[in-house]
Amino acid sequence: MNQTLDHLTTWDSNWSELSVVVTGIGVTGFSVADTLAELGAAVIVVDGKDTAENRKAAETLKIVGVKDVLLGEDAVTGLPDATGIGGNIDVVITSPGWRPDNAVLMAAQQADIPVWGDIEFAWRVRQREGKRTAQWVVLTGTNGKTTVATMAQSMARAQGLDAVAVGNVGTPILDAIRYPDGFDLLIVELSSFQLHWIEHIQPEASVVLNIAEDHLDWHGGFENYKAAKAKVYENTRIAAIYNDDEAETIRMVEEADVIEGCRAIGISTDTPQRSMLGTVDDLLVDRAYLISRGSQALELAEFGDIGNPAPQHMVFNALAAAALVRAVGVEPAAVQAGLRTYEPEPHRIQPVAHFHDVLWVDDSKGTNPHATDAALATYRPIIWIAGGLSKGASYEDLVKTHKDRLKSVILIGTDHAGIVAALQRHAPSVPVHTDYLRDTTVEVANGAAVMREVVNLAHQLAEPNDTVLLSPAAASMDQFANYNVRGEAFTDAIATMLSDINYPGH
Ligand code: UMA
Repeated sequence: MNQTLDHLTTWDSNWSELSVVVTGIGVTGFSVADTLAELGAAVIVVDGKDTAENRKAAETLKIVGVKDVLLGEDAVTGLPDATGIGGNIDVVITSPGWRPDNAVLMAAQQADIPVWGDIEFAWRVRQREGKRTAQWVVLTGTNGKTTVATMAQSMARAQGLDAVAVGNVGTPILDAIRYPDGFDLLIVELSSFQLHWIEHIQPEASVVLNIAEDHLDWHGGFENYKAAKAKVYENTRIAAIYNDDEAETIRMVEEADVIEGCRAIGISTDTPQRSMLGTVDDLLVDRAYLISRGSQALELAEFGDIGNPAPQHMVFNALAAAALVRAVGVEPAAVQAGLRTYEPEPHRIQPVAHFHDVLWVDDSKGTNPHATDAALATYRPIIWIAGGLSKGASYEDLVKTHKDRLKSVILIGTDHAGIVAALQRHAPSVPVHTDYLRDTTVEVANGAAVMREVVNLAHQLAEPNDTVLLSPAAASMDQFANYNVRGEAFTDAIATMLSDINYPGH
């Protein structure tokens, strides 16, 4: 068709003349291709892996009307032959994991074919005749995103809204858009990958929770990563929310092009200034969403509603979630009720066993040094299980800050140079066990078997009052399918070890 795509702004627009290449057949690519087929567009899906799982997904997509699915390395060396979809390609819609310098995406850009992410596409189909249109609040950050998204969901539901957390949290946004009854509110967790491809979204509220080094390899450096994150604030309508402790997020709000009338609202774990949410004694308070904010604050909840004790990072997360949903009218009572019923996500600083006076903590979600910082700050002394794929991050500050809490370190994973060097430099007296590092020449590593040996070693090293902490400060994909599988391997290995030593109850 080769025309401008500006007319494609609702579900009811004319999508049926469109020819599209979708990259990836994971959860995102599948949802994109499935939606396009429903809209009548001509679609080819490409994916670099020809696995049984991908072949099964391909079969399903062909049944719903996708023209072709090309799998394997040869399918991703450039743009596919478009004969089967009308001879040309109007747009490429990419899955978030695909780097912009990938051969398919580079070829699209060289041919001046627009590239969208799934979020941009979702924005363009969010309105549908005869169906309610959900409001969007969006959030990003290096860490805490999923906790804040699910807390916000809990608060909005306590208000009686049909609300759902979608996006990077795991449920593709297009699944929510296509849900027959629709939603009142989508709480959209956005990764920097997804933000990179966004152009037109206009959320009610937006927040960058924090910024630290992560995914530098994908973005090609920290500046590019920050620029992607800053896009979350563009075109916000009601509240552009910043972290008062992170000057970078304040600067991003100042520089954003927001919709006329949008307010800058801060979050702080200290006493809030005007137009901020914060704390007073052991209360979470709101000095932003009330007319008398010059002199008063509204009580939202007590620290006890979060946990006992309430860790500082969770107080911050609760304030961020409240700031997002207060922008769309959620009342203080619902904020409190949402916190009381909130169930924390697994693998996030989660105590999973306590025996022989040793605490075992699963923080497999600690996939970068910034996330692990919160876990290391919580315990002392620690037997620290760390390592995996570093994604280009530096371990210098992390080790320097927490060296006194470390009793010993057990390293796993592929990228060990950075973490080993940081430990040698800043914690030379802390024993570091390197027997379980992954040899990069090994094609497939058996993560579960490695984890059993690591847990046995940690058990030998641990003494009463120690904490054994799995918080790798690195991604898991060199040895595990994802961080959930890594965390489960840890708890399974603890259970096996308890059974081997005949610990009562196992
Ligand atoms: N693929 C290729 N070539 C590539 C990259 C991937 O062929 O260069 C193929 C893979 O073979 C696979 C498919 O693309 O079949 C996977 O696509 P994807 O990596 O985009 O993953 P999805 O399954 O679609 O999941 C994505 C997010 N994954 C990533 O961003 C890497 C999920 O976030 C997200 O939950 C999901 O969309 C729904 O929105 C995961 C994540 O690790 C949890 N996110 C990172 C993080 O949180 O730090 C950003």
